This record gives sequence, C-alpha cells and structure tokens, in this order.
Amino acid sequence: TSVIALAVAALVATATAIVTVAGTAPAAQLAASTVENEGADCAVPALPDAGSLPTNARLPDPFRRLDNSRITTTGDWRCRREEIKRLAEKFVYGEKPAKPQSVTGTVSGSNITVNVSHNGRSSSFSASVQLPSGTGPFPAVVVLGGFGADTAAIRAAGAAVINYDPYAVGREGTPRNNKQGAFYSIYGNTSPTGLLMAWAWGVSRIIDVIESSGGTVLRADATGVTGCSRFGKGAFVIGAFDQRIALTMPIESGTAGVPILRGVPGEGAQSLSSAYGEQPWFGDAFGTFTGSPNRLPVDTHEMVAMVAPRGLFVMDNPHIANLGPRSASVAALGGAEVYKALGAGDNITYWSDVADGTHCANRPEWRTPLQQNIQKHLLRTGNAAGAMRISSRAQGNLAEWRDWTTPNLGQSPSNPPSSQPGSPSSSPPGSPSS
Ligand code: MCU
Repeated sequence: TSVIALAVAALVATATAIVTVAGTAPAAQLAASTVENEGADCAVPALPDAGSLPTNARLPDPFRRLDNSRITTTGDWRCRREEIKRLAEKFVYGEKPAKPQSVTGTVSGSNITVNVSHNGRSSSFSASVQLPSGTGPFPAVVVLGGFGADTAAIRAAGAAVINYDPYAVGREGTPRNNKQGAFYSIYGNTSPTGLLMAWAWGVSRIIDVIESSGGTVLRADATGVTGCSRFGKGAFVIGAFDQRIALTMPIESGTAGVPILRGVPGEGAQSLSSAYGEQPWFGDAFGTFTGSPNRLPVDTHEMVAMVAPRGLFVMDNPHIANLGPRSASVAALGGAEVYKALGAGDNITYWSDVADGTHCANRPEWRTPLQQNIQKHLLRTGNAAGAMRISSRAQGNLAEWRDWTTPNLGQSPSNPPSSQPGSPSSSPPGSPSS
C-alpha cells in the first residue's frame, strides 16, 4: 500500500504542477515535494560491492545509471536520483531509515516536541521555535546548532526559526561502536549510520510532526535548513535526503559537507581521514575510502544534484583553505549541471565572494541573497535568479573534473526550461587550479 500511496502522492504532485504552470505562480513553487523521498518505489539494480569498484579520477557522471545507460528525459531523473541516494547511503553516510512506525508530537509558537517509536524502542527530542512578526502559519528554517546562521535576517524575511540541537539526535564525542542520541536509541548504538544522516533523520521527523499538526502555526510545505561548519555538513545532507525541504543553505561546511570528496589536489582542505576520525560524521563504511576517494561511485556534486530542483544556497569562505572552498565550488558547478538539465538552473546559488574571512562570521554579503531565497522558495513571493558568485581566491574548474556532457532532457510541465537548457557550462577560462 505504501507504493500506492506514493503513486497517489506523485499523481497529486503532477496535477498540482500542471495547474500551477497554467496559472501565475513562479516555477519555484513546484520544487519541493510532499514526500520525503519520491523515488522510494524505484527498482534499483544491485549496488556494486565496495571491493570491486573501479577507480575514476573524475567526478562520476550524474546522468549515467547503474546499468550504464544514460537518462534521456526529466522524468528519468526521479529513479536516477534514487540510485545516487542508495550509493551515497551505502558508501558515504550510512542508511537513512524510512519514517518510523510511530511519530507523534506537538507544534506551538515556542516549541516542537517529537516522539518516535519503532520496533518496540522509543525516543524523543524537542526544538524551540521563534516566530517572525505577522500572522501565521509561517514557513520555517531549521537552524542547526545556534551559530553562523543569520537568524535575525531569517525572521525579518518572514520565516520562523526552529532551533535544532543535532546532538540530541546524534551526539559527538562517542566511538563508532557506541553512538548515542535519539537516532541510536531507536536503531542501535552500533548502527553504521553516521551522525550527519542521523541528524537528517531527526529533521525529517520534525517535518512529520509539522505535517500532522494541522499547519496552523508552521507550514509543512515550506521548510528550509541551515547551519555552519559541522552543522553546514549537516544542513547539506539534511536537504539532500528529504525532498520536502524547499530550501537548503549550508554555510562553510568543509570536508564531509559540500566539497568534492575527491578533493582539489593541494588545496589544503581537511583530509578525509581527519574528518572521518574527528567525529562519526560519515558513515562507518566510508572508512575504506578515506585514502582512495577515486573508488567512490558517487561524489558530492551528486548530493548537490539530489537537492535539485529545490532551492539551494551554498555559502562558502574562500579565505580558509582548510574548508576546501575550491573543492566546494567544483561540487556546486557539477551539481548545477543537473539543475540546468532539469530546467531549474535558477534555483541554485553558490556564493563565496565575501570579504570577512572569519569562520562562521555573520556576513553582510549574504543577507540579501538569503532573504531572496526565503522569499522565493519558502514564502513564494519572489523569483530572484540564482547566481554563481565564486571568489577569484578559490575558484574550481569543472572542466578538469568531468568527462561527461550535460544532456538535453527536454521540457516537462514541472521543469520549465532555464535560459540555456542542457548546455554544458564551463568555468571561466583560466580558473586557477593547484
Ligand atoms: C568545518 O567544520 C568543522 C571541521 O570539519 C572540523 O575539523 C573542526 O574541528 O570544526 C569545524 C567546525 O565545526 O567548526 C565550528
């Protein structure tokens, strides 16, 4: 019956899309989904074994299926995305379990509570809420960890802030064989799923509760997510793995966040083994790839693509090489090719053109694009174009990283063409490479 429910949800989404295109609303209205994962019913071939993966020094082709064929229509993307999701779970982050048997809770203007039970185990957590001025129901931005995000600008733009403590769901400072927090109370302390995916599961359960609350305080169809540094890694994974999230805004996420795992050589980013060892952010299975990322059948440009066609606003810091900003720009440029192929090139912004080099500083340059993204993707009152504002200090060159082209997937009602549908973009000539 869940397959039927999903099919019905897809039909409803399609019908809504057609109606909206025929009406006056901007394309961005169509981007978020009513379900966590639209491809849950896709038939995915057996995934490769970790031991038999070919090496590939370039970024894997996001348009090429596991059976080696390439997708040809926008409709094909749904199940190709599911393949990427499963590869990312198996080799990078660990599995994100589907919605547990019971998720209940409450939503008020000051607090959200979440109670989860599954297979006889239960856990709960809560998050405080700060409303904007005006009359609800409001869209909301889940803010991880309480630093680095401009919560005043978020509320001034008209969205509520949900203060999410990721550590309540997946604690740091624990060994991999004894993980702690609400996720691990349900799925076991030895679960191979890493903290970033546990945090993602927690936000999905918050959205479950908002959905079942009746939508009088917060709107379930207008949720964003943001956070800086380790919580930027979290914000990125959270947005990639729940298609109900309309706007994903990672800030200075560094290794295990947006930067390509293959890593621009010589950039000086935090190494994979350092990030893997520092905290159980990655899934346990990533341990065999820290010295050989070229074996990975996925990379983070495809996590960027998993967010497509939904709103994505990546904020990055070109002044700190340890954050891998050049590698992050390559991920954004690579993922933007999928956005373009889906006719949603205007829904992605990458912005590292900032003056202040302090990690997680509140930057004036981001205030306007932040509010424009909230207006476009959460309030749906604006339609500002996306932008690639890559600092000349840390500019990656996608051409050096791909051996694939961007297909013309044609148009569909839910994917109106961008200005240059399907045309491969190239980085500005002469971009520095190390
Ligand atoms: C950039 O995110 C992390 C980084 O990966 C860690 O090595 C460092 O210890 O902490 C950063 C962070 O979360 O800073 C707040």
